[in-house]
Order: sequence, then structure tokens, then C-alpha cells
Amino acid sequence: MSNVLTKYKIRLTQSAINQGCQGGYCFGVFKPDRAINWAIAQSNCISWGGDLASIRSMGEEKYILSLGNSSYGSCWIGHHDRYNEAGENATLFVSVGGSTSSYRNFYINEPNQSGNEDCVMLRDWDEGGWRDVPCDSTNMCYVCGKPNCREDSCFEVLTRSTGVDWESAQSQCELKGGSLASISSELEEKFILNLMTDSSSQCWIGLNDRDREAGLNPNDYTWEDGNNAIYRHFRDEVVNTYRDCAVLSREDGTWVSADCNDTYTCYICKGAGNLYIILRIWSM
Ligand SMILES: [Ca+2]
Ligand SMILES: [Ca+2]
Ligand SMILES: [Ca+2]
Ligand SMILES: [Ca+2]
Repeated sequence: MSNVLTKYKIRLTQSAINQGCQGGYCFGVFKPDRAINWAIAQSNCISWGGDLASIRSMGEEKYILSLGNSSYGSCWIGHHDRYNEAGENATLFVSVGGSTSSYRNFYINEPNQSGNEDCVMLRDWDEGGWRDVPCDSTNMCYVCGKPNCREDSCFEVLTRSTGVDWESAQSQCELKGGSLASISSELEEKFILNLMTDSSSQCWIGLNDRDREAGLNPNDYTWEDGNNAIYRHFRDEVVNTYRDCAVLSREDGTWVSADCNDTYTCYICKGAGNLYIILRIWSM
């Protein structure tokens, strides 16, 4: 294993041709300067902070395809059956990043294990569909995926079809090993705002004065995750004393006090990178 890693640590020139984030993940489409096999592509994705992309839904696949065009050709993705031969059983292919999504989109008559085909590529950018091919074959393109992270923190903007109150949102974030997001600085705020979309225009954040009344003093509000940052960005100077929680508004990037029992269809979780990123199993 160490020999393999050393071998693949030779860094290749790589630059994401296009990248974007959706649904808690960021995707990068890379075109190396020479054709590379699956393992080197995965190694490059680790250097980027992620893994070869595991595609978890049709919506996610469409989003990834929207980042490229027909000139991209076939691209490596993170699905494989290197450890357990799946043969022609698509559902037995697994994801390098640990995703347990059952979504598979193999093209007609694929996977067919024609020879020893254990790695998966996007067949064609325009036509769609996946194909199992030998891991040692090479492609001029690969797609990486990673959580939305900045410095040591990772973020997820989560939307629900029905609204949740502040406490429920906090519980959901804790289940993921995080907390409703704290915002330490204008830079971090901008980073989070970039993750929000039209369907996530007002989202719960971790700021509150539920334990004691902060009154009109913005500095007396605290972050649920214990962050002591003093950055404050309330929409109004005056904070409504009866509204003990807060949402981040995408419209103007400010924080708006809200009744903790109100419900919003969006909340933002934040966690330490090492808790939030799924452990990679890397053995060859
Ligand atoms: Ca095999
Ligand atoms: Ca196989
Ligand atoms: Ca095949
Ligand atoms: Ca209050």
C-alpha cells in the first residue's frame, strides 16, 4: 500500500476545468495533461481534499454534467467493484468515498465485466450513463467530490420540504457530528452565502440567547457550538428581545432574529473537517 501511495504521490499538473457546489458537496471536473488511470485520478482527488466523485442521485449527476460539455469525453468517477467482484450486478458497485447511495446509472449492457473491469467512468458527457472498464485503462478527465469546507470547518446547507424549528435543526446537525453554524468572520459568512440557493433563502444558524436574555446587546448572543467569535451582522441595530434565535438571510447576507419555535425550511450545519469528512478506505 505504501509503495502504491508513494508512486501515485507524484503530483500531476491538475486544474479543475470547472467546479461548483450543490447539496452539501462540491464537485470539480479535471482534465490532466495526459491520460491517467483510476488510482492516479483518485490520488489527485485526495490532493484536492476529496475523492473521486460518488454520484448519489440523478439530480447530482445532472448537476455534474452541467459543469462540462461534450469535449470532456469519458471521465473517472468514484464507483468501483475492486474488492468484491460485482460482475454484471450494478447494485454491488460501491463508492470510494463511502457513500451508501443506491443510485446507479450504468448504460445499457453495462456493467458487463468484459475482462476485469472494476472501475467506473462516465461514458460520454452528452449521452450520459456509466461504464465499467479496467482500472488501468486511462482517461483524460476525472470528477472529484468533497464536502463544502473552508479552513478547518465543513458546511452543509440543508433544506426540508416542511419547516423545522431551531431545536430540531440543531438536533439534525448534531446527528451529523456538527452544530448549527457559527459565523466567525465576514469571509466565512461570504463562503456560507455562496452555498445558499433560491430554495435556501433564510436558514437557521447557531446564534441564540435562549439561556439568558441578551436584550438589545448583539454581543450577548452566543453561538451554540461554543465559538467565541465577536463578529456580528444583525440586520437591525435593535434585536427583538422575544426572538431568541436567528436566521441567515441570503438576500442581504444579514442575520435576522427569529422566534426559536418558528419554522424554516432551511438550516446550516457546521462541523470540524475531521468529523465531517467520511473516512477514506484506501487500499489497493
Ligand atoms: Ca474484478
Ligand atoms: Ca468488475
Ligand atoms: Ca464494461
Ligand atoms: Ca432574546
